[in-house]
Amino acid sequence: MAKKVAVIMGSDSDFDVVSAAIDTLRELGIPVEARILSAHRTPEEARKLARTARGAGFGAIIAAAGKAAHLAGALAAETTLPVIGIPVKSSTLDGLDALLSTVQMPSGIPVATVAINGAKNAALLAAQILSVEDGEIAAKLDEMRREMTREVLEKDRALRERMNREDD
Ligand code: RP5
Repeated sequence: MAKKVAVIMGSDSDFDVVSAAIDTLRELGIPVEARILSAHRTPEEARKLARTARGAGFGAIIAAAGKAAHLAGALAAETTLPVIGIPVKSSTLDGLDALLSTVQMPSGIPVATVAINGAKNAALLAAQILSVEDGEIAAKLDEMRREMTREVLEKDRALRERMNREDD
């Protein structure tokens, strides 16, 4: 059966950032379960989710949090599934606090950290992890890359056309 991805956010205030991950996973046809769970405010529930995730059919966990962002690390401590952290820009420090909190994991408990607010890349990385065992996801990722290339080349063509017109 196709593996699911858990998308956990530390607060409902993270949703606007996290929704890009949910949208991208859905676009790739990957089942997603989204939760609001906090390393600080609901530590028991967060721990339980991580401990039961593999048995519940998840193949990867995405964890988004801002400020003193311990969510991804706290989940990673409780599972050997891949955990991808999204540092969220939700403070006066513009997300640098969350970036450092998420990325600076001690040796032995990895968290794959994407850019501040990098929700789309978190979803793509989760999909790439699942694609190791799932050819359908691999094919969809290939098509997504081809589409991205087409879009950039079209923009390049339009830019060159505009520049040529301005030169005339
Ligand atoms: C973090 O604190 C959350 O992930 C959020 O980014 C930030 C602020 O949370 P709220 O005070 O808006 O609930 O735990």
